[in-house]
Amino acid sequence: MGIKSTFIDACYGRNEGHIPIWIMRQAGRYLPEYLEVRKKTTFNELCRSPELIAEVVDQPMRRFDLDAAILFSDILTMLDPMGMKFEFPDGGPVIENPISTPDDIKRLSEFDIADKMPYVFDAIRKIKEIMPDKPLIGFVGSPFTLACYLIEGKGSKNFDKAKKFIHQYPEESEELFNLLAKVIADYLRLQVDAGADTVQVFDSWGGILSRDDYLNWSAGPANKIFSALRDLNVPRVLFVNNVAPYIDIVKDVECEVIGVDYRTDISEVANALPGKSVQGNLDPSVLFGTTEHVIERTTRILESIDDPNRLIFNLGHGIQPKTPIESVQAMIDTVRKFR
Ligand code: 1CP
Repeated sequence: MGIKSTFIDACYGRNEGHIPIWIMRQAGRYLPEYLEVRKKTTFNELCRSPELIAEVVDQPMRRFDLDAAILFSDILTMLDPMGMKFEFPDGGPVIENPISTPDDIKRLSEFDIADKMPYVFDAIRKIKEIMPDKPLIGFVGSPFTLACYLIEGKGSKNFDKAKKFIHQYPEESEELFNLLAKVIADYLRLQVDAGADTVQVFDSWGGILSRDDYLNWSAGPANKIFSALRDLNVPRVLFVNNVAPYIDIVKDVECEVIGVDYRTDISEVANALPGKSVQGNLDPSVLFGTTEHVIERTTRILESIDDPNRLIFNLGHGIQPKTPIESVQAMIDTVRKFR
């Protein structure tokens, strides 16, 4: 079962080929061809069009021949059929009807995903037709990260409202997190059924939690989701933005790969988690430096890992708008030449 690729092999720690590389947010606002597509459509429309999704997924693959493709969607897209209304007016999400009281949680419903989000699964099938030999990453946001947007209503530095909410209303929050974990697991299973070769959970904001809360509100739900998908036999990836304080906690999360943010020493994570693979973690802002600087910092990460058979190279967070394409190419070339 599954396709042969250095990326999949690296997820299982058995890659003896070149070090695989893909880029967080590889389709998007730094690519002129993506900006052309976006001139003609809103972000929400784009996320609902299988043809356009397949096109923008393919754009960075055509340009860079990366080792994995990632579904084009957003972590918030699945909240639409759950009853939330949102737009992306200036790039980032804004929710019209956020959750501010426990009563608001009742507005959120479980739903028939296959029925309500056919455009996602049609897009996955289309992508697999275009690139049958490339691994495709399906993804979701973690329950805590989704709760951050649900409660705050938009992006934020510290998501204070969301952090307060889980302490003010622990029982209702648990209901909310159980619902999100259930829908997320079902959604990822359908992504794999449609053709995704691996699943990634973006825990983009779990890194703002105290260790006790990380264990309860991030690692716990992640375990629920991943253990529900055990029988699929696809690599399961958990990206944690600021994983350093919780390395011992993620050790016990049932997944094959930990995505490492740019603040954390990736070799430290690799050494502490001998049973897992690591993915990361160049600081996206390094790509605004000279080519020599990009090569040096990329090489430093590659050389820091004792066991490169379980390394997937990536940025330590999403690539930024206006990132110079030559820097992206220099990073990729450096990884490709490494072995
Ligand atoms: O190729 C790809 O990776 C693109 C697919 C993709 C993914 C994996 C998009 C498209 N969004 C995401 C995940 C996502 N969305 C995350 C998790 C990864 C991370 O930590 O960056 C998060 C937190 C979001 C929420 C979101 N959506 C943000 C961040 C807001 C904040 O709080 O800082 C933004 C800017 C969006 C909109 C969005 N999503 C994707 C794109 C290309 C855009 C920009 C929209 C546009 O103007 O075209």
